Amino acid sequence: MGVLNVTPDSFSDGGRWLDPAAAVAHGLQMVAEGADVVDVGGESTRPGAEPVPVDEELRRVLPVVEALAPHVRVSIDTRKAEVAEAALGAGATIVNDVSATLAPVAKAAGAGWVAMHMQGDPATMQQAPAYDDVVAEVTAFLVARAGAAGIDEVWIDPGIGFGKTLAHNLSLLRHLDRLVATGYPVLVGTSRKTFLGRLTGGAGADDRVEASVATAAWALSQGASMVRVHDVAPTVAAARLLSAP
Ligand code: HH2
Repeated sequence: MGVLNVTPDSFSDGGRWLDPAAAVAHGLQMVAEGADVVDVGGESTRPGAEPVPVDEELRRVLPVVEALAPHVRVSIDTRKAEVAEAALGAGATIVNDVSATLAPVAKAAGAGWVAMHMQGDPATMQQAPAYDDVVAEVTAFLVARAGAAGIDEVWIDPGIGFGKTLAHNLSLLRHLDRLVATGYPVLVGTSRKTFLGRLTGGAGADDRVEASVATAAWALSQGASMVRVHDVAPTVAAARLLSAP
C-alpha cells in the first residue's frame, strides 16, 4: 500500500502532492513500482495535527481518487464518514480508518475496511500513552471492532505511533504473530515514523527509509498481509526476496 498524502502538513510528504496533477503522477509512479493499493489521505494524523474541515478534505482527495481509481485499487485514509462516502463514490474500494468507527460506511458501499487502533486522538495521543499489556489490549480492541463490523473484507492494524511509546511500538512489532493469529489480515504502517529515528539516528523522515524497509520486511515475515509505505520500490524489492521460492 503506497502512501499518498494530499496535505500541506503530513510529517513525511506534506506539501509535496497538494497539486492534484502531482499527486496523481506520484500515485501512478507507486503503481509502476509495484504498489497494489494507493492510500489517499487529505488530513494529517501526525501527533499534534490540526483537524481539517470536511469541504477542504473533499477538495483535496476527490480529484485524486477519481483519477487513480481506473488504474489501481484506491483506499481512502480518513476519519470522516462524509469523506469516506464521497471517496467510495469516486472509485475508492477500501476505507482506511484510523478511528476504527467507519464500518457502517464501508459496509453500506460493499467496500473493504481497515480498522486501526489508536489511543486518544492525534492532538494529544503522544502526551502520555499507557497500557497494562499493549499487545493484549490492542488485539482485543481490534478483534471486537472487526467482529462487530459485519464486513467480508476487514483488515486490522495495530496503529504504530498512534498513542504509543517507543516500547509500545516495539512490543507490537515483536508480537505481531498475536495479531496474525486472530485470522484477520494484518496491515502494518511503520513507514518513516519517528520511533525509527530514535533507534537509528535518522533525524528527518527522509533519513528513515532503510529502517522503514527493515520493519516492513519484519512485518511481512511475521505474517502481515500488507504494509503501508512511502517508499514503494525498495519495499517491493524486500517483499520479493521474502517470497522467493
Ligand atoms: N499511519 C498514518 C496514517 N494513516 N493508516 C493505517 N492504517 N496505518 C497507519 O499506521 C497509518 C495510517 C500516519 O502516517 P502518514 O500518512 O505518512 O502521515 P500523516 O498522518 O502526517 O499524514
